[in-house]
Amino acid sequence: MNYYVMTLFPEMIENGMHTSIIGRAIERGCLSLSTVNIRDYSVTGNGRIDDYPYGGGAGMVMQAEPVYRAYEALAGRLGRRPRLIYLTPQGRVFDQGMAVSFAVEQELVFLCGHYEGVDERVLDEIVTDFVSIGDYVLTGGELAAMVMMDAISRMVPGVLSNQESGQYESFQDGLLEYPQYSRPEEWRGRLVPPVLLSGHHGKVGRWRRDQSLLRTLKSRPELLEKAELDRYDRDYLQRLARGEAGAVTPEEQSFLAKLLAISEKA
Ligand code: 6GU
Repeated sequence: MNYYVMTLFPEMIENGMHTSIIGRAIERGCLSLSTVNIRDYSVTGNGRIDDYPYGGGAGMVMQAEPVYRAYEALAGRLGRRPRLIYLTPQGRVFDQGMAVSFAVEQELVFLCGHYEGVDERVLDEIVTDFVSIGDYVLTGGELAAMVMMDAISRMVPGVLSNQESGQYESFQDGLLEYPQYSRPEEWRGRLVPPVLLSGHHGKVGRWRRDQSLLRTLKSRPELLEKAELDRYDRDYLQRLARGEAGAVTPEEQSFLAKLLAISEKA
């Protein structure tokens, strides 16, 4: 995977991407990263790339031409026109499925806006994907681009070791991760759940699955509606719904009652 980031703050991207797992994957050649400083494509001669918004209002708008030239110069060098992702709160909200589908590309280009945005005409002309990372507003697209590159890179073959890759499988089946514990067995009076010390793989597996279901119910109940649940999962959720296992609120119980009624019909 070759990433290209068009930005006014290339050092922000460089500094953020050269540590830990992603930094090592770049060193090993599984990934590459180049930044393009949009200011280098200023058309006014003085390095200016923004101007006042037509129609008035606060802030400045990034002009179309420098952004256009930066992308065209890159496409010319590459001899192709890779997908161009514009980071914007007005885009489609990024998720794991999008990470998987971006990860098969040879190249991805990210366009990071600043100020009040980018002249719409150049976006119409060259952007292929408008993406947001969530419902909040950032000062610029750089952190959002780094979030996307991190999540996409994990899906690129060779970036994670075998040990690292197994670790996140369970978010991919649509449930939240179960809790993890390490030594010591007792920390400030808190004990590790005894089942984890039992050496009984079947029981450990079942406990972890139940914990994933319980956490998903408490933090992201809507994910349970899409998750693939087998009869053991439904047994556990039934017991939760009846108040026979775990600490479950009346609201969570009635949510489960509806969920189980629906999935039993299906
Ligand atoms: Cl992709 N960009 C900016 N500037 N703010 C955001 C965002 C992106 N996603 C959420 N907030």
